[in-house]
Amino acid sequence: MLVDIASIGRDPHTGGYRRYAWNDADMALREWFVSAAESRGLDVHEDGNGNQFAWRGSSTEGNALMIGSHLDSVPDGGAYDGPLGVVSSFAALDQLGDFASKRPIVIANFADEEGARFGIACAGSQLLTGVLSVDKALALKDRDGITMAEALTARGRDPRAVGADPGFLAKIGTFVELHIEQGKSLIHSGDAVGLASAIWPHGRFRFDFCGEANHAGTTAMGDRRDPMIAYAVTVLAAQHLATSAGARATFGKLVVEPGGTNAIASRVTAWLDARASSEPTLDRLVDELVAAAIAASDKTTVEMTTESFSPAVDFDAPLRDGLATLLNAPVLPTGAGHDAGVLSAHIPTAMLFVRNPTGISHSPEEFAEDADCRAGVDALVSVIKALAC
Ligand code: HGY
Ligand code: MN
Ligand code: MN
Repeated sequence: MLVDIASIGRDPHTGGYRRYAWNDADMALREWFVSAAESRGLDVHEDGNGNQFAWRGSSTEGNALMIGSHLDSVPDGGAYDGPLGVVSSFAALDQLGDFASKRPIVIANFADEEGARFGIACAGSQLLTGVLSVDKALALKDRDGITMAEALTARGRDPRAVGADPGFLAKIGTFVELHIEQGKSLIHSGDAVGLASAIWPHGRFRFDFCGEANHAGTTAMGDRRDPMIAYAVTVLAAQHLATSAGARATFGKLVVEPGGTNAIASRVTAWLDARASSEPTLDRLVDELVAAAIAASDKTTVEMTTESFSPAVDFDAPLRDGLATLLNAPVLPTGAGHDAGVLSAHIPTAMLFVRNPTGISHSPEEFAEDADCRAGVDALVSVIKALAC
């Protein structure tokens, strides 16, 4: 199945995936999901937020076991972050063949997990659970100024259908998301599959540095109001503060206006992704970074806006420990965010990680060995047998 979808949304120059909410690649993957489900006799339902669900058994029964993940990607993402969980779910059902289950099983493809287009991660699951406000989501704009509402409409979806669906959540008894590991813990432990203990709190913060556009050749260095300088100091402060706090701080997205080589910038907009093992540590990191940005803004200004925040997640302990025993798998924390983290506030939720032999993720280099992917499917089969059969 990974081979079947390998060419969808792949940039020929970088080899990375550009599968963003509601773009052509995302639409092709949605069609692929529907046909993968229907060819297995599953009933597909898409909710008002664009999340797709493939049901084995009646969707009216309740207490369903949900598995799956997402199919979208970061800019130039890898082939496994997201898709591995979806294809492994179909593969697990294939491996089980014609079996009787006590509970319905539903495979999910959550919409817009990476937030690559509209800026908010896990938008589909956050809307489903009511964590993300509908008005805020619909007004989010992509780089071209297209709102989420306009993107939905352009794909024949109704923005008025966006929102929380407690009726759906009430039907789900357990969610288990399988995902490629995005670090090196399983390399060190020597295991093909692990269980998640917790997700670090994390957030996305926009810094707007403003100054004055002027001529690069004629403006004396002392006369400049160059916002790039405060931005540069802030990047170095982020590196220093995160390193000393044992946290993570990344500026990976930047817009410079007007963007001319021979013009001093009038505005630098930079997005910080920050994560830490606890919320106080994260709060302190962001506060200190804002203070550093203000201190560096001499003749310029800076404003910080929190675009999204995801609190710490501790996965359901009985479920996690039961599955760790069942699979004889190690339990590890992660700095990555997931729909499972969002769902865990509403439903007993667990995550399975599949070994990543380099630890690289959010990159075209992301990789998993076939044997480890098969071990992931075997683990999912064991989970389905234990929880639903
Ligand atoms: O950004 C994240 O943590 C995740 O991979 N969506
Ligand atoms: Mn990701
Ligand atoms: Mn993911």
